[in-house]
Amino acid sequence: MSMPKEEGLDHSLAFLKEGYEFILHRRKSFQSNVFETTLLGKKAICLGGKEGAELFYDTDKFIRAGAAPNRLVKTLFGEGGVQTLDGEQHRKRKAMFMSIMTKTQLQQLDQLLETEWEKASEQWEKNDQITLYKESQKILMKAACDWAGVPLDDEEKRTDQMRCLFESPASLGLAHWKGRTSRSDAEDWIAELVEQVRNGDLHATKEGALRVFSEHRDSDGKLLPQRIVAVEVLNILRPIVAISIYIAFAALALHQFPQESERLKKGDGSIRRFVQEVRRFYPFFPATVAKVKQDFEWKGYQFKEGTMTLLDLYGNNHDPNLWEQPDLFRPDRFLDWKESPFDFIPQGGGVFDMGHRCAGEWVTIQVMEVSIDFLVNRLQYTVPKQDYSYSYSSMPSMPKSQIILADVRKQN
Ligand code: HEM
Ligand code: MYR
Repeated sequence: MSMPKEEGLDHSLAFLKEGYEFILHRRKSFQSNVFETTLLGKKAICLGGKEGAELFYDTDKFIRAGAAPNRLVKTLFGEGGVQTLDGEQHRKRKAMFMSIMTKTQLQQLDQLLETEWEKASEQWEKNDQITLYKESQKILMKAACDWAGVPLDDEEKRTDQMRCLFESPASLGLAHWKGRTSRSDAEDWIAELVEQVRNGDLHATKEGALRVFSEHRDSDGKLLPQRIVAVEVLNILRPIVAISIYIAFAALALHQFPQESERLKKGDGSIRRFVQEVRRFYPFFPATVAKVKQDFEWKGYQFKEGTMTLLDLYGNNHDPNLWEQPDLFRPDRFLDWKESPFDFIPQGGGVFDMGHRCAGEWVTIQVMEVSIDFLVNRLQYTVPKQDYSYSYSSMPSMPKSQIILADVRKQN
């Protein structure tokens, strides 16, 4: 049986134009959770729905080595990182990441973050207004470096480099090239620190990512090459700074849905459910990508070895078959959510240890909780008129104004 197929030479431009909605639009028009198209000149299969996600995370069927487009590897991921590994190598590397995600370590990050929010808000009292997206990046970068045991040499430069890594993968021209240079500069910076840790010139905290990753032994029993450690340390710093996008969207939600914000103030709404709904509702990571490991058949359709395959992350969070009125912002939907690793997948699905589900999902949830609590219960501010709109084609998306807050004061 042949798979529903989008005719035409190449649909990369439509992907850039329709962005987050590209796959969902076609799932709707084909009335199918699987279809074939052509992206970047190559045949691509798109999967969606719970069943599609379940299939995508079957490691006997899909692999990651050589799957991600070069522009993603050269900016966001880095070469040789955990995202590109399979099998035993992946399991061992992923365990290295998960080993630093302990309760005590997460609590420590919490505290570092609180301190940075406090310090920043004292500064903000002196300004008429601030841009939350930018300001939260500084907070996150300082807390992330402290947590990882990375001495921050030039705050502004390094924070900007992290931002370029996650803003540039899908952009064109100069912005994209800035992402590539940011990657090589940032890797040089961290690789140098790895050398210092290894020869004893830098005493980095025992539990922090810099030291743990520098001392980690891979499946062959050897230390990782310096460059790979740098890639993996950046896999901690960069995404923590990227939480600034969720913080901007959370602030937008507080403003757009004042009844929800009131509930959080009164303590009769749960911050956890609010965070989950922000992660479900707003666009962030559009899709994730793998490659067919070997020929197989599913529902009568042929999957050929090597075919690029995308999983519709945004689409599953907005799939009308999985969510009631998916386009309404309603945190209480999580009251009776029957937890599944395949429907609510803003940061990937499946399991953490064997699969590629985001290693930082708990960090993200916690950082968002601390930040939203600070915005709601510790600060007061006004929200001047600005362009809150966000696009479904720029990836990653964010409110155009980057969320301007005025007259920021600490609550008495
Ligand atoms: C993987 C999203 C924050 C570390 C992923 C994946 C997605 C994702 C979609 C890939 C899932 C897949 O391919 O199956 C996000 C979003 C974040 C975020 C939207 C919000 C800012 C974080 C944080 C960390 C982190 C804070 C670390 C502290 C990682 C790592 C992987 C990953 C190491 C690779 C996992 C693997 O390949 O096994 N993330 N992430 N992420 N994320 Fe995140
Ligand atoms: C991270 O830094 O890992 C966290 C999130 C970054 C999101 C950046 C999304 C960019 C869009 C990439 C297009 C992928 C299409 C397969």
